[in-house]
Amino acid sequence: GSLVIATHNEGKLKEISALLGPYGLKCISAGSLGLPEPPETGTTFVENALIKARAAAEASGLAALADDSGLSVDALGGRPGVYTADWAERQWFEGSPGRDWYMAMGKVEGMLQQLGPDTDRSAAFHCVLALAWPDGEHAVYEGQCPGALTWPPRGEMGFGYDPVFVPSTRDGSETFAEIAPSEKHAISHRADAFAKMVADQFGA
Ligand code: ITT
Repeated sequence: GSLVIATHNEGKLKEISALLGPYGLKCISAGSLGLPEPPETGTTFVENALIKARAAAEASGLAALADDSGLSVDALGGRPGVYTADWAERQWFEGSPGRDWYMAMGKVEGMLQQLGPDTDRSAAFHCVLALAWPDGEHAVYEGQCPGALTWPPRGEMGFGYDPVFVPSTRDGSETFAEIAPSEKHAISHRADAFAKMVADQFGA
């Protein structure tokens, strides 16, 4: 069958397409269908993922998969969390010369530096995948990847906050942006949620 990938984030779209590769589904991006981006008014990853999946399923008449994700920093009480994208957007609209993720990363780092050099740098990426069908049926799957923040950013691969995140599930100090996509897919928050979805939906 066909599946609408209800994201307007290129980095996510690439990863979701790669993760779905083995399952022989025809993936259609929300952008290519011209679907609007619904306002993410939820206060949890689950709420926002469902908002996006349901809106895409209703508008397209097809099954839709959405991803709501973000970075939770322990020393910041779990922030930015569901507001991870928002922090970056705000930087962009408030006069950054380009859509520069490093501004948002700098904001996270600036807050940690204010807390002092001995601050615990533990953080975790979260991902909630939501599936929705035009008849209203839906399912959600949650994934996590524990790690720590590092500064300055390192690496060219991946997207978003990858250059400042060192996953703790590998030995070594490489960031997500320094490892191959296949290696990120072995351990990432998105892959964790994906494995649960695949087990439930495809029985694999
Ligand atoms: P859609 O809602 O259209 O899917 P978005 O970018 O607005 O796109 P979110 O609201 O879920 O998506 O925000 C997720 C934020 O977390 C965003 O700033 C991403 O760059 C970041 N993020 C999520 N997964 C990531 C990953 O694997 N690596 C790096 N950054 C990630």
